[in-house]
Amino acid sequence: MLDYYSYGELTHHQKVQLAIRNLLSIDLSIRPLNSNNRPGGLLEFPEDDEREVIIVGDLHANKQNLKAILMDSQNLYKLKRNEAIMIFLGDAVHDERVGHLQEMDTSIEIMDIIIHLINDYPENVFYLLGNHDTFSSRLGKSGIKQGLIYYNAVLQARGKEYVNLMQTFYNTLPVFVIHKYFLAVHAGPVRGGIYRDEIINVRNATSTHLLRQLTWNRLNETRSSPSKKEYGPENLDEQRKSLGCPPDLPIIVGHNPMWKWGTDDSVWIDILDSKNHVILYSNLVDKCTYLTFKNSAKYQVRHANLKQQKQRFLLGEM
Ligand SMILES: [Mn+2]
Repeated sequence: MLDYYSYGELTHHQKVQLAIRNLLSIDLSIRPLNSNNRPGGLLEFPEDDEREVIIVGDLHANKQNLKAILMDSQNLYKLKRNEAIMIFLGDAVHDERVGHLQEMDTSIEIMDIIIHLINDYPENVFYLLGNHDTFSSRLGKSGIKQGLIYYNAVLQARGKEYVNLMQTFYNTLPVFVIHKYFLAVHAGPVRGGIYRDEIINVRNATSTHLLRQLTWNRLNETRSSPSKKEYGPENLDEQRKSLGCPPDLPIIVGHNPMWKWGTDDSVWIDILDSKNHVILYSNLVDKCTYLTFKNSAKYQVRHANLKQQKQRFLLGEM
């Protein structure tokens, strides 16, 4: 681990290069190689791993919430002391608030923080690929091409080589977590379930439909015949079964907030007849929600204190 001062001397290019190296260096027992001898899409934590797990939902460029979570319950110290791991469910970029869709500076800033965290704690901080973690011009919301605007913003701020490095960073991210206490993925299960080997090889050319489902699927809200992009309670059961997991193992996802079904919070537990299923967002301005697992498959919903933000942040300029 670099001390803070030497880290501060690295260029942005060197920082993201270091993060890519760290992603490629995750212990092979946790991140098995795929059939091309590259790190696979799966992170599987060993049975005897008793570290607390901190799960952060879609941040959508809310770096205040990320800092609040790090400060809450001594979470940053727990990462430092190897007492906890932190798993991001993806989609840290792209402010989704009305009137903010075109702002990309905050996306660049939050990725700097996440890259810093990966570099400081490569064995404790893991970021799963979300559908927004892309420069694709096809990614957009309300007619605004967020992927393309993000591309142009990064290009302008950091240059073409940095854009290429960020693309490599995204291409190198894991996609799915198997832990004895839960499963986690950005969007949802694959309809019919996905097998362990298929997750490991999810970036193979023949697996794009699987990668797409894991990063784009949504809970079927209409209870009518689900489209190919939707999953229901039976798909959660199939997913646990294809991985040989207990039938009540919690499945944690982000991606698809359910505010239209009520709540002023950003966590939806067992919504729409799903069981042992959590949808988590961590992007609200006035409420900072995250999950923890400690020694049990019984998770805790936590709220980081957003009022302590005035104090100087422990990681200096992060
Ligand atoms: Mn998403």
